[in-house]
Amino acid sequence: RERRLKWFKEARFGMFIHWGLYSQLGRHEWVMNRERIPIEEYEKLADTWHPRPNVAREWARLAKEAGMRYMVMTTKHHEGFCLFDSKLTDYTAVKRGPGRDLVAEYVEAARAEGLRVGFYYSLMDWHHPDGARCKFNEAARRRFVDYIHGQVKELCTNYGKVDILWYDVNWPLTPEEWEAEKMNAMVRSLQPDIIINDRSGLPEDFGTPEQHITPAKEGRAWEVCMTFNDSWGYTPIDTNYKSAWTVISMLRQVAAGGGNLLLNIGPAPDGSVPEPCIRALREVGEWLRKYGAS
Ligand code: FUL
Repeated sequence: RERRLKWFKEARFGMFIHWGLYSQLGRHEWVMNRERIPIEEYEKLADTWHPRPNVAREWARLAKEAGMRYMVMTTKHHEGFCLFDSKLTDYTAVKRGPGRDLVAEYVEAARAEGLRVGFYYSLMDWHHPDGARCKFNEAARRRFVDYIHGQVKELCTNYGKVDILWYDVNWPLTPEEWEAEKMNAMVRSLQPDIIINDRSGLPEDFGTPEQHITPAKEGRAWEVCMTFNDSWGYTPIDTNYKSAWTVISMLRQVAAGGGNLLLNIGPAPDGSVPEPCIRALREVGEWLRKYGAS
């Protein structure tokens, strides 16, 4: 474990990217749930999404300029739409509107800048028919767990080396019901050096305090994830962006406690990064080049 965590513990600063169908609505990544949008209606967003080609290159260049060492992108958020190619569903960026594998583009972009690659993957799924009833129906649980394990396997098989697996929200199942131990053993057999976060319900490699800087217990790796404004998904009305100085202060606090900062951007549907994020990240990069430890 220490060996595979070495780069991560030295990395300090990474870029989180929340991008999905919800970006088109521009009202938070939980919009489907918060506004009770029916699945049939929400699904239409899959055909109207046409991001600019290879826009991930802009993110990767920006991350590099900001002094970040890795990226983590939502391959599937709670809405259930897959930004990657999957044999297990047609609800994907390849088969619907974008007509491209957005995860493949992202991986290539990150690698081109020498950045480590992380996959965010939501276990909770509002689109899959078994996503909620799996809690009360064994046949549904079996189907759903097979679906999730199958997709995690695809992500760990089809994109070359993956550095981080970033699970999110294990509602409604327990780690036993998810068969999380088996899932993570499969992941490690396919990606021997991967590091896995704690949100499958098992502690694994690192802790993930969200929106607060709370160091983990001695010796345990940790990474704070933070929004740039107050939402993860593109929300243009929310202009409460952190300044470069706020980000730098957070970085110093996190570094002092031996952790990492995973700072989020919520790109617009076409992939453009909100201007205030670009400006602040460039300034942070300048500061780090002048005063940063490494
Ligand atoms: C949370 C999610 O519910 C948010 O939408 C976001 O993805 C954040 C990083 O994790 O638990």
